[in-house]
Amino acid sequence: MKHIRWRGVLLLVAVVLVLPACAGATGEETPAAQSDTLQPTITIEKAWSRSTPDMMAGSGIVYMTINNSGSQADRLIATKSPAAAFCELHETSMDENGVMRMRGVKGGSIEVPAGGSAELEPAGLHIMLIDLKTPLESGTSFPLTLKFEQAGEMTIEVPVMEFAPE
Ligand SMILES: [Cu+2]
Repeated sequence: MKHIRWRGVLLLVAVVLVLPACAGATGEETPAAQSDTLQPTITIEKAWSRSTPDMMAGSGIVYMTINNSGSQADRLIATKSPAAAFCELHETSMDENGVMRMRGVKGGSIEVPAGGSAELEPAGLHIMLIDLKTPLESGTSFPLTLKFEQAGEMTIEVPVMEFAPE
């Protein structure tokens, strides 16, 4: 993860240095670099939500891998779903007593580095569905809208599963 972030930062620096030079050149363009910069490409992989037992309906949890093939870092800033009253971006971590706790992510958003990815996975970052309309049943799915600072909004279908996909 560390080296991917660094590669992202270096790439970003490289693009910032190269772009003014391109703009000044006589019609000579580098289409790949330009379109890349204007349209960061976000793709979602391995999205899933854990099924909730009938007895403890209330909140759900969503995991996924967010890939950014663009040359600009992006941020997941908000999510919403008709399955829940509202959604929050959370992070699970161990406190000083060895107890797992979750809280809102620092800064309220999740960074997706340029040329890298953000992993939302058990015991780490996740999207919390607060006040589920109905319990989440394994084998069903629900739409989830992700809002990115650069890439804008996209809606994906999240499958509900009992266990993490391979
Ligand atoms: Cu949470």
